[in-house]
Amino acid sequence: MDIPLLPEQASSFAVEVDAIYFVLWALTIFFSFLVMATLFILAYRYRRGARVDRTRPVHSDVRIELIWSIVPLLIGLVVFVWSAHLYARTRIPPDDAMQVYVIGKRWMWQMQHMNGVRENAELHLPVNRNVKLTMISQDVIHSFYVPAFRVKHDVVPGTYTVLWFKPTRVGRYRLYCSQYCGTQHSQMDGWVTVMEPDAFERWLASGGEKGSEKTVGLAEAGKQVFDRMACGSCHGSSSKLGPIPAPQRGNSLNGVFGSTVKLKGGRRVKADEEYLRESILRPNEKIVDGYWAIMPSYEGQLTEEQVLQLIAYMKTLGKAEPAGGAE
Ligand code: HEC
Ligand SMILES: [Cu+2]
Repeated sequence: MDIPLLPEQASSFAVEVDAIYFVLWALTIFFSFLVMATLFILAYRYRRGARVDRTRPVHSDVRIELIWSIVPLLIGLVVFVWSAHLYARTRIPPDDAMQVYVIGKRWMWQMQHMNGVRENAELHLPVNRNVKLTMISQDVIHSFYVPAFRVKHDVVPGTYTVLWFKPTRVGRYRLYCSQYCGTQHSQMDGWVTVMEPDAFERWLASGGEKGSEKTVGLAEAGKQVFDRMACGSCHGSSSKLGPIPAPQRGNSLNGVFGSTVKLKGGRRVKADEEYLRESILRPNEKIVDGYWAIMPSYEGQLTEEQVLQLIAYMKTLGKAEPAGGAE
């Protein structure tokens, strides 16, 4: 059911967010009226000259004080637990979510589907499917906002942020940038098109809007970057650098994604997308235990898009063989 004055409810979160919103609204109105009504009634009843009993004025009443302390406390706790629970769910994407990468830049949104289809200021999605956006900015802070889905999250330079939702209605919905990001901020908008699953599959397979143009999958594009940047000279199984001792070479990157990496000094980190990104751009931040800090930084040499492609490629390496390296 759509509510007048509010955007359509086009995602699974929309109904829940609106429910909390209306409960807060109802509570605010109810208590404002209660307080104001009591104030006016008492002011009228005890107005100057009114014939009322003023002999036993009440100075304190423990029962009333307990009621007006405990009842609001309970209401506050219910609202807190309810909204914290919803918030937590909006922050943790389910494992089965369809992955899409989003790059924000002044003043445009660029979307990357896993099969390589790219879109500008448009995002096509299937209905009733969990979608996970991994987002990064190429310049300043932007914010990805789809009112009809009731989701919004900052897109910042230097780190990935994640947003997920499940569109529940076929249609076209506005997408906005909701962080002021410069002169043409107001034009940094777009559309999210939610389609029937088979229509979406056809759209995706045909290479999106560009139609016949052949697209290379994200991981495949990553393989090309990997080869072009000669990452394999240190990380490949057949090192072109010849037989140099393992600590000076890189480890095999097989199975790195999702594993727990032991760092120099003993600390352990989970190798997520953020870790892989940092390993490429600022390799000396976290040195893998047993290796030398000889990996060059690729900061400034790779676009965010290429980094995403490399990550997509390294993710596929996980399935190839168990973690290698000279452990
Ligand atoms: C000169 C050799 C060299 C080159 C070239 C190189 N690396 Fe590395 N890389 C290393 C070494 C050595 C390590 C382990 C030490 C460290 O953490 O810095 C490493 C670590 C990594 C890690 C972390 C691995 C783990 O097990 O946690 C990733 C990811 C990575 N490199 C990706 C790349 C990518 C992608 C490229 C190409 C753009 C690349 N490397 C190019 C030497 C290299
Ligand atoms: Cu913006």
